[in-house]
Amino acid sequence: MQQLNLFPESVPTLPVTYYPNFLTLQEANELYQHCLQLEWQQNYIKMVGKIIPVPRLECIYGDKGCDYLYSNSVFLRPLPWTDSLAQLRDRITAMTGYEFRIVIGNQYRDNQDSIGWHADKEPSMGNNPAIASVSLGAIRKFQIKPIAGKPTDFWLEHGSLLIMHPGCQATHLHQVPKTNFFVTTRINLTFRPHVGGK
Ligand SMILES: O=C(O)CCC(=O)C(=O)O
Repeated sequence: MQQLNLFPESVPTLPVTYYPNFLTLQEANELYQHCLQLEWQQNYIKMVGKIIPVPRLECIYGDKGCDYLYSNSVFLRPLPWTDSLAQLRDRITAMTGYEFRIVIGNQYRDNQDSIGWHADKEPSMGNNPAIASVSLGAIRKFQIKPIAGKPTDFWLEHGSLLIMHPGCQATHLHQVPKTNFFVTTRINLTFRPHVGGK
């Protein structure tokens, strides 16, 4: 007898875990308000010989000495952890076992703010980093795909947590594309390991 396949091949197995209700609504609202007060900056990136503004605001908090350089172009020096960010870091570590030394914030101000297809492979994170991504505010589409494969879409909700497990950055790319919909501000916090610092 042929077995019923409840998991068709068209549903890919992804090296991520999504927790839509990681934070309660009240926790997510309070954290969103806290994050709006963080030290956001407009950074600039070198791309095909030109220097252009990064299409979102960024901030970084973390352990002393855990500087972060990405795309050989944007240098980020962490500010000391705020109590709220440190508590969130510890909560994610308690749940997942993964440890983090920095958190990079992305603020998507409107539908034109985005992050293009990439993998987070900076050597400062060590080999096969686990990255934990908390979303706050407006829902945006997050896409992930095998390097030469088809994308899967997630709609990252207010108060959700997406874990990209070790190995994910070696095999998959991800992005948050621009959208034609009207959207309000979204804040994303990516907790990351780091091999340097104290
Ligand atoms: O905003 C997001 O959900 C993704 C952020 C991201 O891809 C990154 O910071 O590398």
